[in-house]
Amino acid sequence: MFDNATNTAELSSRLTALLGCSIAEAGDRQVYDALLKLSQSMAEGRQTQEGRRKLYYISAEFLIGKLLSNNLINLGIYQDVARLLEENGKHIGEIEELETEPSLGNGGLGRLAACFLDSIATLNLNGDGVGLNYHFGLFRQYFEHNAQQVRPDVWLTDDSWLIRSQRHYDVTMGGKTYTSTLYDLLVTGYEGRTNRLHLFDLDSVDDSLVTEGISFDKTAIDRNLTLFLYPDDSDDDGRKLRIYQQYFMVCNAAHLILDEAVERGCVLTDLDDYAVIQINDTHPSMVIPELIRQLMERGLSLDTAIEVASKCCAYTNHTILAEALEKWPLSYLKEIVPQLCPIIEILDDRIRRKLPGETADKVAIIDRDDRVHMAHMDIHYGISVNGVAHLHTEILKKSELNEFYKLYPEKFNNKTNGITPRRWLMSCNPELTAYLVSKIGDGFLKDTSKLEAFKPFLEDEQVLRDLIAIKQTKKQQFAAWLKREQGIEIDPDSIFDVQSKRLHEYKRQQLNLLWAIHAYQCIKAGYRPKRKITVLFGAKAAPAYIIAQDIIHAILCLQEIIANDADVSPYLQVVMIENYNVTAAEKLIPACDLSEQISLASKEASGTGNMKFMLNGAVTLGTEDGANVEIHQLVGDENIYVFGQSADEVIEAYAKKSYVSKKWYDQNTFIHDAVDFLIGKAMTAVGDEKRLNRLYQELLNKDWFMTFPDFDSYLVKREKAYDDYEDRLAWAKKCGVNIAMAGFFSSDRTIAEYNRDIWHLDV
Ligand code: 26V
Repeated sequence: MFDNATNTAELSSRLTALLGCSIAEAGDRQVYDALLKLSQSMAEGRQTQEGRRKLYYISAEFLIGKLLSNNLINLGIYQDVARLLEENGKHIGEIEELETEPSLGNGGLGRLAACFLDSIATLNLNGDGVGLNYHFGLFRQYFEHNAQQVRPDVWLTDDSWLIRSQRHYDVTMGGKTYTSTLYDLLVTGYEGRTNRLHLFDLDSVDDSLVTEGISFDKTAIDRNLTLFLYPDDSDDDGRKLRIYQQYFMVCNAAHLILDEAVERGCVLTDLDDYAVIQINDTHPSMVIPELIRQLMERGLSLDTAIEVASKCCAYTNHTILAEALEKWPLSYLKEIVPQLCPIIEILDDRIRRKLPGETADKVAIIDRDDRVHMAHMDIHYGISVNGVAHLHTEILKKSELNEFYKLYPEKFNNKTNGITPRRWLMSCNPELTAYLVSKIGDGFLKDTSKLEAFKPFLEDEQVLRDLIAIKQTKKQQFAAWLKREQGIEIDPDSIFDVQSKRLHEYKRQQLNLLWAIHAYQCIKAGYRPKRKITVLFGAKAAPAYIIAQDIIHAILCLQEIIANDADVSPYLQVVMIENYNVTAAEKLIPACDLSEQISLASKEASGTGNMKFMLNGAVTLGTEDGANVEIHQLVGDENIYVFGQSADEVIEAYAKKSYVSKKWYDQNTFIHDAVDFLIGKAMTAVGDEKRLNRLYQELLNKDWFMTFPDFDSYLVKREKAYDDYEDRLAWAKKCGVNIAMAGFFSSDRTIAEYNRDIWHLDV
């Protein structure tokens, strides 16, 4: 369907040669290995490093997910391989299962970086990713006693995609010098070029340091440096380890960038003609002083080095939550990277001298408490600052970063996020992809704006019935997967109402939980929904984030109570999916009917799950937050369910400190009853009283993310969505409009904008 005709006979002989036996005789593991090698050699074959100017996308996270299918699709041989395997009694799906997922990211930020790499290569741009080769991915989650438990996520196997390179650099930190090793992953573009993801590592890192769960000695830097993504930073040793990791990443990156530029003939004063660096959130921000330091080491004066580095770096902001904006104590930096401190002090001093005292204090790099504000350094000494959705960028300009916007209006720009249609449509939903191709041709696979051509087809009842059938297939497939993975049965004829994303109070899984409790109470009282509702959650909570653990605990308790209640279970089921990761997302998202995007308005910078659900024909139930606002504009009021306070109202309520949760609890019986349920007999019989009580107190006395004021409108809109669902054809049309309008959210569009406005690479 979407392969570009590699000849099957040739494919067969190449695979057989790699296997050393026939495909039919080989075991699945052998076939996986051979396909990996075949993809790598085909990718190498298209390698293109040309282009004078090169992008380096530096990120602490690349949540790449499994690579086999993605690479086969991008190399144009997926269908042929699948057919060939089938002819030899093998199944591509089963081969894929053998691959371990590299979970080298937490959530949206890391997955975005992975989508961007795909699009950069697809658009034939000269750009590589730079990050760290974590030995364990984000922890593996499992449930025991209705609580999240964690164990290390081992992803590195002998047949991994990593290619060990000959590149090594010396990195001095905390008074010691470490020698790095660079591993490369080949990044294939769809019908495009091959780029690289450079992951730095340290040979001395020792996996056996991990003892119980995911704990380890955080002070043994030579043995622990790249063990984990984001080690627990709730204590000083954890925070310092993060600084070690960040410096290790940027020091290597700067060496690589300068070496490669020089290899391409760069005179270092012209570095910006050869390199542009995108700083993904503040984790790589130290690259600015480090680049200055290395430029000076290579002979430039301080002034010139500052000027050169400032022309190369651009910063993306991914959150307005103050607690998530990194501020490192200067004392930590003095201990770990003393070589950067005089430079950071000079950078700060120059800003302070330029500005009147009052403004200088607000935008200083080093504050009065001697903390270094990483984002401030990026904004002063970078060429661009971008937010990740229209609303987010506006909030940055108007409030969070207003002082900076006044200083440098020309640096601020928006780049609404996107997702790669290769993974999030072609790979995860081949049924829908094939159907769309049959209707509108395959042009949309490279230019997703062409998806809009599907809209007129929605007038045809048969098309709507086909969409319903495809969704039903995906729901059945997901149900079978869930049964296999977790032993839980769900009903594909029920409505799949899904909230899957990292667990955070601002994302408000607790609001969804309160709704589910309310629904349980209604059913108990005899009010039954027309159709069974399956509420699916997928979420990991940071191990040190107590209240997030409590929310998971409460959801799991409710899941158990409902499952064991014969009055309620025919109408309502709550399921928390274990270990939600990219692989699970690829199964879950195509099966979703209603997509929950219910963050408190102003708090979710963009969201990218919202886009994935939309592209796969789910309808959004959401607040006017992040990219939901743009989804709303694209699909129109008829095809989305919007509720809740606006971002302006929320910002005002915070400014006035006017919100008192207890008042809402006292005045609204639904809220009152749902919140009380948390500490009632049913919950405490299956749960931990301390945890449940802590969550109850938190909501009653604080509810910092204002779930109560949005509760009624949420209830109304959710019920409306369920009512509308019963007109199956009308609902299918909504799904179809969402699919047709999702083209804007391709990461190809986002990357084309980054290139047009910031990177200026040759196309
Ligand atoms: C990090 C932390 C860490 C400490 C405690 C609280 C907290 C809260 C939020 C964060 C998020 C950090 C940055 C991040 O992951 N942002 C996500 O970036 C996505 C890609 O741009 C975007 O779609 C999500 O809306 C945004 O939350």
